[in-house]
This record gives sequence, C-alpha cells and structure tokens, in this order.
Amino acid sequence: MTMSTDTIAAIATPPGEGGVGIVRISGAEAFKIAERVFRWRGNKPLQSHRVYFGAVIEPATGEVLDRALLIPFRAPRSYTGEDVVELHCHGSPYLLRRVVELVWREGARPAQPGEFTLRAFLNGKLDLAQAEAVADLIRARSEAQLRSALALHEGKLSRHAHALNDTLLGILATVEAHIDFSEELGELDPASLAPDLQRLIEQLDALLHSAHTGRLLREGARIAIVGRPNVGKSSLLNALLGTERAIVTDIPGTTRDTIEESFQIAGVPMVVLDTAGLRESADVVEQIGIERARRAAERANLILFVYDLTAPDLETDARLLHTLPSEIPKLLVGNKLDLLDVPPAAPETLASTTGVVDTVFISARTGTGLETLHQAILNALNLQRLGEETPLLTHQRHIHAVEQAKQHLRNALDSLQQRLPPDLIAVDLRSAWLALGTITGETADEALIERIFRDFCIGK
Ligand SMILES: Nc1nc2c(ncn2[C@@H]2O[C@H](COP(=O)(O)OP(=O)(O)OP(=O)(O)O)[C@@H](O)[C@H]2O)c(=O)[nH]1
Ligand SMILES: [Mg+2]
Repeated sequence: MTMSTDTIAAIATPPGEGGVGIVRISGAEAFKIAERVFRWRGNKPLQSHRVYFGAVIEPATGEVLDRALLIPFRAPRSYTGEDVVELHCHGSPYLLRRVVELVWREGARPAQPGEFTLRAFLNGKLDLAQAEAVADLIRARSEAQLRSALALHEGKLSRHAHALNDTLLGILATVEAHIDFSEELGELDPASLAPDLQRLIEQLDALLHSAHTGRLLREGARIAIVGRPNVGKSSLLNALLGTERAIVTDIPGTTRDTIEESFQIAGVPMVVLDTAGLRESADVVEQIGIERARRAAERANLILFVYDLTAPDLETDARLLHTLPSEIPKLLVGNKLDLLDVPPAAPETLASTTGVVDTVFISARTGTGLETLHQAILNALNLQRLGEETPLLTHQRHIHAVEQAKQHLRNALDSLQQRLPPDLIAVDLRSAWLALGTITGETADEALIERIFRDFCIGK
C-alpha cells in the first residue's frame, strides 16, 4: 500500500465542549505550519518532545484565536512515525473548528477516518492487530474489555501469531527443500513432519477456544433469570445490580415484562434479564410476558434457574427445565436460604438435567451466597482465568484467519499422510501462512487494510 505524503490535520478530541481540545497535525509540513499559526516566547525553533505555551494566531492579521499549548514530535518518535504537532486548545467546538480550518488553509488537508493510525501502521509503529486494539481501547466500557484491548495493543496476540507463523515457515522450508532437491533428499517422510503439523493445529485450536471468551468479553455475556413465579427472580436481579431496579412483591406474577440491565462481575461486562415467572396463566398480559421470558432464555449465554428452597416443587421445576434450550448452560439457584433452619439438600433430580452445570444456594434478601454465585457465573461462562496463557481472540477477523489457517494445515497434513507430492503440500502450507499473517498485517492486502481503518473515527 502506498502512503500519501501530504500533511494531514484533524480535531483529535471528541465533538462537544471539554476542558481541552486537541488539533493534531502529521506530515512533513507539520512543523512549518505550526510555526506559522503559533507564537511562543522567544520564537526559537521548536524542539521535539517539549511543551510550549503561547497563542494560536491568524498569520495574516496576528489576531489571537486562543492561548494554547503546543507539543512537537519529530519523526520517527511520534504516533504516526512522521513529524507530528499537537495543539492543545480550550475545548470549544467552535474554536477548534476555526483552529483546524486555519491549519488546513496553511497547507494541511483534512485527515480521513483512521488516517493517523493508518500512517502509524504503514510506518511500522504498530501492526494491524495493534491498530485494531487502538479502536478497542477507545471503545472499552469495562475493566475486562480494557484489559483485553491493552493486551492486544501491547502485542500479545501479534507475538503469538508471529511465533506460530515462524514455525509454519520452518515446515514449509523443509517441504520446499524436498521439491528443489528431491534427488538428494529422497521422499518426504510423513513421520518426521506430521507431529510438527499436528502440534501447530493444536495450538490454533487452543486459540480458537479462547474466541468464545473473547466474544463474551467484547459483547458482554447475557444472563437470563428464569423460574416459577414468586421464587425471587426480581429480588435476585436487584441483588446482582445492588439497586431496587425491579418491583418485588409477594404476589405471584408480579413481573410481566422482561427487564434488562448491565452490570459487571470481576470487570466482565454482563447483561442480566429478569423475566416473568413461568406458569400456566389465563392472563393475556402475563402470557405475553411468559413468552418473552422464553425468548430471553433462548438468546442467553447462561440461564439462572431460580427455585424456592422453602416451597420446592421439583416435579414442576424439572418439567420447566426440560423446556429450556438444552445447549445453554444453566445454574440452579436455590433461593430464600435465610428462611431455612437446616442446610438445603442438593436437588438431584434438577441437577442431573442436561445443561445444568452447578447448584448455588443464596438468599437474595440478605445477600448470602452472592459471592459464590458470582464465581459460579464466571466458571459457567469459562471466564474465570482470563487469557492467562494463550491470548484471547476478540475479533471476528482474527477468528476467521485462525480458522482458515487451521483448515489449510489440515489439508496439508492429509496430503502428507497420503504421501502426495510435496508441491501440493507446500501450496496448503503457504495458504495457511498467508491466512495467519493477516492478523498482524504481514500478509494483508490493500483492500483488507482499507476496510479495517475505515471503521475508525476521524482524528484517530
Ligand atoms: N425471606 C426471603 N424472601 C425472599 C427472598 N427472595 C425473595 N423473597 C420474597 O419472595 C417474594 C417474591 O419475590 P420476587 O423477587 O418478586 O419473586 P419473582 O420470582 O420475581 O416473582 P414473579 O415476578 O411474580 O415471578 C417477595 O415477597 C420477596 O420479598 C429471600 O432470599 N428470602
Ligand atoms: Mg419478578
């Protein structure tokens, strides 16, 4: 991809009023433009990585637009790898508009969305996955999203993908040697290469396993609270949120519409849904609510099936559990523990239902057992050990690249075991290498790069 060499400028801070607003200029003319629109004490040549206090001025008239700070960054020690100047003005949308238009008039052109980061990528300041992490960082809304964005930005996935591709290149080199020197080296021995290929496929599998967790982190896990009327579903919602969000009464059938709220457990974003109690009902409104409850359960990543420890009706509960999608993991939550004099017994009939992963006893009223429930939720969603060993795949693009690479490696392994000619094997290995290399951008084509940066906002 060829890079345009003109100087670009844009407002780098979000629209709206703020304490400060930043106009960023990048390119060969950045310093020259800055020297024309900014006046500072001494007016000596700008030195990199210093902060200058002065005034933004209209060069033609000398009119002062704002008192501001200026920070120059000489190439290559800047965000984009080019000469960069940042003007830190007061955060007025009108003022910033005037300043950036002044900079454009003096020789910069408006930056495209993501163009600063695109230049950083093209100058080797960061790779493609790290550039995507910049967008993730900006959008992070929870501790866990922030941590996974930082890990991606810091190159955790890039290094892993790079190491895997290095191993792959080693295997490819061996196979190609057998193409070029078939006489000297003899036939390719499957026994010597198959284990390496197999191990590589396993490593890609491990990465793909992390994708499930990665998606949950990015999108937030959906947790549906379901159960018979009056068992304490709304009380549990309130306890999880720490507020009196839902109406709680001792009248069965209190909740009719589905309530949806965001919260976090250990920094992991979650959406919890309180639903109408499941039962046969003649009430039209309640029927609709029950229908919605079922739909909420079907779209959830995890179902909390609440039952009342003081009024168990295991037969009805077992029947209800069976009507819920079997593939969605479920936690049994025995509620109203505070009313019990003796420790509760594990409900064997319910716990043996497919999809039930654990049972937790709580009191939504006193908060007993909530901490255990938090841990059980994280465990059921496989979120308890967040990307400790293998990095997390959080982007559909990365998942796709790994899936493709794995498929090509499988083909290569098949060909190897069937003793097909080495040039056929080499084709698959090369395709796998190309696929995996798109993660860091090592092997990405122009269209892909353009697509990625199009999603950025202006000024980034
Ligand atoms: N003692 C005790 N009472 C509870 C507990 N949780 C809920 N309750 C009571 O049980 C009754 C029903 O609670 P809700 O939270 O409204 O139950 P629900 O499952 O949402 O009921 P519906 O919306 O009708 O399906 C209320 O009187 C609550 O105060 C608990 O842990 N201990
Ligand atoms: Mg309720």
